[in-house]
Amino acid sequence: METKRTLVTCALPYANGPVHIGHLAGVYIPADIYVRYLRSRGREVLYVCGSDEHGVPITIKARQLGCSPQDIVDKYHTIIKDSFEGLGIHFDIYGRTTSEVHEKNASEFFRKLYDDGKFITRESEQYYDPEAKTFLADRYIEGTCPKCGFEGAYGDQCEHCGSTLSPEELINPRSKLSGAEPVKKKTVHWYLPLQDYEEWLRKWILEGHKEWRPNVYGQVKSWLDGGLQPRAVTRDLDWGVPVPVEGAEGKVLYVWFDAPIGYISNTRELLPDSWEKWWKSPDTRLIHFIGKDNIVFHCIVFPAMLKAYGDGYILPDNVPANEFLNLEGDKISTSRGWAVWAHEYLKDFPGQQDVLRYVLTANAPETKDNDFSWKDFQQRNNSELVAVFGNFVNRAVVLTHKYFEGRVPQCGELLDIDRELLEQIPQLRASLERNIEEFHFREALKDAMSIARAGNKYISDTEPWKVAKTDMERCATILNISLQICADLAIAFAPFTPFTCEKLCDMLQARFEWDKLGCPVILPAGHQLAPAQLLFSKIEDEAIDVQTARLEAIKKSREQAEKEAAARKAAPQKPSCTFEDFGKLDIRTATVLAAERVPKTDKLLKLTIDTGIDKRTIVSGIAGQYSPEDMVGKQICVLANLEPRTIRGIESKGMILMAAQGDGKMRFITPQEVLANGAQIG
Ligand code: B3M
Ligand code: ZN
Repeated sequence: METKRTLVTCALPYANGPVHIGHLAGVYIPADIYVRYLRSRGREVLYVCGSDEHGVPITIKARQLGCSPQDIVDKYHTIIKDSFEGLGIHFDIYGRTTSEVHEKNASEFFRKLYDDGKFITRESEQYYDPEAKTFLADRYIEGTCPKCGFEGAYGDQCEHCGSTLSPEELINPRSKLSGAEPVKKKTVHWYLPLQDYEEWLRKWILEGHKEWRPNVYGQVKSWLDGGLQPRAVTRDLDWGVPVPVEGAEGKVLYVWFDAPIGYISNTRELLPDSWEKWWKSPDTRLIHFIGKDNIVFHCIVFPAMLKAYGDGYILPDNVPANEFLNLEGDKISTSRGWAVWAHEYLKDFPGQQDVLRYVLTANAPETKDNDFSWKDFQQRNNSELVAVFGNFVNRAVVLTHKYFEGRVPQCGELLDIDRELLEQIPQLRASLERNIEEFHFREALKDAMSIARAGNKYISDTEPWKVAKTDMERCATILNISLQICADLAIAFAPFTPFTCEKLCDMLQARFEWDKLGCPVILPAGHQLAPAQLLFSKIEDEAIDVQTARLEAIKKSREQAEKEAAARKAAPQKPSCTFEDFGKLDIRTATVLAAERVPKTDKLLKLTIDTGIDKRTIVSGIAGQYSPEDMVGKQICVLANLEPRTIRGIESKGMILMAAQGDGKMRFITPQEVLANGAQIG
């Protein structure tokens, strides 16, 4: 077994929003299981995380809300920190990259690489706001989308038609800061020449860490096979760690350069005198828990930074990156609000933190994207936690109180059924340990659940409540063994469902070392139990309906927004026509004198209009949107010389001009002021 101390880091969540179940399943719950397990084995562990508080998205959110970036990060740092605490994810430090310790540490880190000549500089042209006198990130440039004509498209994306754009493509680009037209301006940035580390990375990872998860190993291999490029480590921004070089005013460290250094800063903040034993000792193994979108930063960029820095920094021993979790079959999206927020879950399901920990582990996207559904959440709680784990423990403890005053009864002679049960546990323990050590937390949870299933089956098969009528000794043996299995559950489930295991230990009035797991005698005969209490409670349909209704409302509003966005997407232009063609159209103003519905249809109105030329009838398909009352007195535009047509037996002479923008609504073209009927439109 591993003897080194273990430094566990978790990806620093961006402090521009709360954490959701995707973050928890992807990074934070697996890491917590791992740390709790190592600690239960008596291993020395340091558990580090914190908020990632720099980067353009935070400044954009601040602008949108009319506050400072610091206000944003202060708010979400607290929400995120409290969410982790609420779910039993207790880091040794949950720091933040706006801390003084980090700013000093990140600056020193950059400055040493700078002084050691590890950077290259490059001049490039970036967009600049001549009035605000600042460079503009793409998100800070807006203009008309060349694809759909939407006025508020960003320099990197049009949110209305979803097109990915570059500032050059925008029509009438303007700065979101001052409204001025952005100009290109030369700027110099520092780059880490990643290509210089390619061979070293190939040897370290592709030869040295073939045991890494295939998704991680594969992504690193494809990055290396694709050839590494210099990576910018500075940005023109006023929010971040200032670049500690003369003449670099207005420049900050690129967020992905500064954030990983945050792991070190947070450690230094916690252990100012002994942080180096965690970051620079060969007796420490470093494990980075991250999501798959962070693999390149944790397997290529940050290791290259540490390598460049030298000074004995250790490199990750493993990077067990999870894939993504979807929600009700759709990608989780902070911007679209399609998420289950951790802090909201804690409010809606008080005391049921472990249910979420359990379900997110059971469905963890360890090797491929997976899905969370509220129905599955309810089903796993009710049929696994309540009906197996909780039901088994409750029967064992209640019956012990019923027949033996709550004391662990004597264990008599064992039968085969007893031995078969007891022999399973050491095997399940070995499998559980192996699975956790290899970061297969879903499989490890199944091993723990197998103990509960075995116990539940045993008590159902042996029926101590019946045996008690005739053979109290046998009943005592059955309950003694059942209580040993309860103790096994309190140990095996502790990394996964810590709150439940605390309750179970209170009920059993004992705390257990990990090495007791699988021993035939954990609770000695005569040991007094506390009164039984339910470990889990059934989740009713109503509680789930509230959640699915919330998501349904979000889905509807998104569909409406997409529909409106689609409406803005102009239909392609028709084939060109000649001036002569246009000259044939005789378009006039006209006023509606009378209107009535056409019998036996809900689509048509029969309108009597005054075209200034004559009074005539037009049948129009607008009854679904306008009533006859809406129409009388309205001045409209009509194509007067359209060939007459008979519609539902009514001769219709002409066509009302309407505008359709794709949202299903028809709108009249009305002159900007009341004109005489018959005014010619051309
Ligand atoms: N802030 C989280 C993310 O990409 C990012 C992790 C930084 S870890 C150094 O969602
Ligand atoms: Zn567009």
